[in-house]
Amino acid sequence: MKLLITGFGPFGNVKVNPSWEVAKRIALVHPAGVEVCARRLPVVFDGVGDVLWEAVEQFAPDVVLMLGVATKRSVISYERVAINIDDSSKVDNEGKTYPGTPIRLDGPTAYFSTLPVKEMRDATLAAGLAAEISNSAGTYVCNHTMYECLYRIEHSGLKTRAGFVHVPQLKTNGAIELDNMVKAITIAIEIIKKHED
Ligand code: PCA
Repeated sequence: MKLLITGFGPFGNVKVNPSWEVAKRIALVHPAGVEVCARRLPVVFDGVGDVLWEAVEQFAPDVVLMLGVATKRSVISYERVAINIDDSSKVDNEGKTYPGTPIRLDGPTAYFSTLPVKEMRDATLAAGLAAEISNSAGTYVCNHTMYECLYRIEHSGLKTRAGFVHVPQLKTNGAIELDNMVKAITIAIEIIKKHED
């Protein structure tokens, strides 16, 4: 299985984005039977889709697993859905905000993740790590990236599966540590692989 795993760089108050730290570690440990390509994405509404898609075209993955940090969450969140809206008063790394603008005028209201989120959640919990299914990836750059990825896959006719996982901030009120985030994502990848085989 060829896996493109992405994380984001710093933004706002997030100086070290754990999503990129996890993606890098996954590329190093490289789970059995999985060829991994890790890419860091910029926290910008405009252009993040292009950066991601360039990696998809270069690497031709079977699966795209996108990671981002959710600073207010304390557990691993497997995102079920991406919605067609950019709505944020919080600036991105280009200083842009969006007042509630559709991501794609010709796109559907939402895309479901094409990864087995329930099984990923269950396997993570079974390993003793805190996890949940989330029904909102927000309306900032992470939701935008997940939506763009699924839109582009649909429009390119590729069979690539894709989904998004939010990880907690590092070392905040009871949040899990990097090692455990890597463990959780490794477990999620094993579940994805079982589905691909
Ligand atoms: N988290 C933000 C964008 C980049 C990141 O890591 C989000 O949840 O939208």
